[in-house]
Amino acid sequence: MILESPRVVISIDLDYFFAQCEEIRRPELKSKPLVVCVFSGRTQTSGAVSTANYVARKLGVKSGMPILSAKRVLAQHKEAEFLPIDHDYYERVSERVMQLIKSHSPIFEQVSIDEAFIDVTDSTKTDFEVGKSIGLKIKEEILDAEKLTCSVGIGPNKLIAKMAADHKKPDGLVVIKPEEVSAFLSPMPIGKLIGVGPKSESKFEKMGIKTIGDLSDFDVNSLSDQFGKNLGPSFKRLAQGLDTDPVRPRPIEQLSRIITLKKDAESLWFGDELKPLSIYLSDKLKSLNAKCRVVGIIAITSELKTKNKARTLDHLTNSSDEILHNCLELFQGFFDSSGIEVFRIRRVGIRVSGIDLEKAEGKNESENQSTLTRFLLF
Ligand code: DCP
Ligand code: CA
Ligand code: CA
Repeated sequence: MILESPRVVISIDLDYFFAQCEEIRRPELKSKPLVVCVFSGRTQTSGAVSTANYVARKLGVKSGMPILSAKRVLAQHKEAEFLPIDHDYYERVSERVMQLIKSHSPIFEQVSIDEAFIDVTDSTKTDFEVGKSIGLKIKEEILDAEKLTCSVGIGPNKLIAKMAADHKKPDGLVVIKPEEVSAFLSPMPIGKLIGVGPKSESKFEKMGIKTIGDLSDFDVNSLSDQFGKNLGPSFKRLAQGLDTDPVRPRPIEQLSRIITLKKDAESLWFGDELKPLSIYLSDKLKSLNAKCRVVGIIAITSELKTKNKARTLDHLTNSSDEILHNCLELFQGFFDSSGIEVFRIRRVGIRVSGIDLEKAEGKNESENQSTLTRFLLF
């Protein structure tokens, strides 16, 4: 039996994030079905739905569905809008929101572009009412500063906080105190447990496990037989609402910046335009006390095809000159090698990866990353 020390963890997830960002720029979209699309090819309908506002969701649009299907679903709604994804803009909004969340606790973990945890055990002295007031304050501040709504969950660990945030969307706030965990989880269908994907779900169903409560009562040895001696018991712990994984900064995997060129390019006349991007990435690396080993370029053609090239350096760097120099060479090689494949470039970007945080080396590596963290990663 694992004993958890008492904690107060808050999970914050922005509602229909990319689509909500588009609504801020064009408030008249709020009342219409709005679909943010990753257009991928030559035709106007190839690609997938990134996300949609709740008006479009109610009509049946879902993240990941082909744009063509979303167009069919909304065929009767001539007022529906299909906008291309603008990742750069969402990232800038996200950065500001993350700073705001971070100001409520130094124990902060960004999970994705629109989601973060903070641990407020110290400032609340484990009082969940104080935790709730911090959650409300964060919602209010994000709404005031960015006009964005979010869903907040407060619980004794990351698992419960995240499930509480998911429980009431959009614009929700759910507090689950330690003594309420079991009643909160037990009746939920097994597929709602974080970490249970469709494959495990159907396996559980065959074993007669329908709810999270069924799983938490299940014989641990039988679970080990079915899922292995690590995953089996770990499923049971999750179903009991146990999670000791700390809120901690996550290593950043990559940083990128993309711009749209004033006119489409067939040659490398836009070198100067890349300079501010290299300076931005260099400054960002320096502010994180980090260096990168891989420098890459991104080119989006006038037909909206994305092309990438990258090179691994034999050393770590955070110099803007060095990043720029490598990118220019990559772009040059790109034009030289394109040969008969004639295309014009509409958007260009720089990406750095293979990032090393200078002071974080060796720490936490030996710790076993819990299943939960892995599942929350995307
Ligand atoms: N996203 C994407 N493709 C997916 C899922 C998500 O491009 N299949 C992007 C668009 C989302 C953002 O990531 O706005 C955040 O993902 P979420 O899963 O948090 O979904 P939303 O914020 O869109 O909606 P919700 O209100 O359900 O959180
Ligand atoms: Ca979200
Ligand atoms: Ca999210």
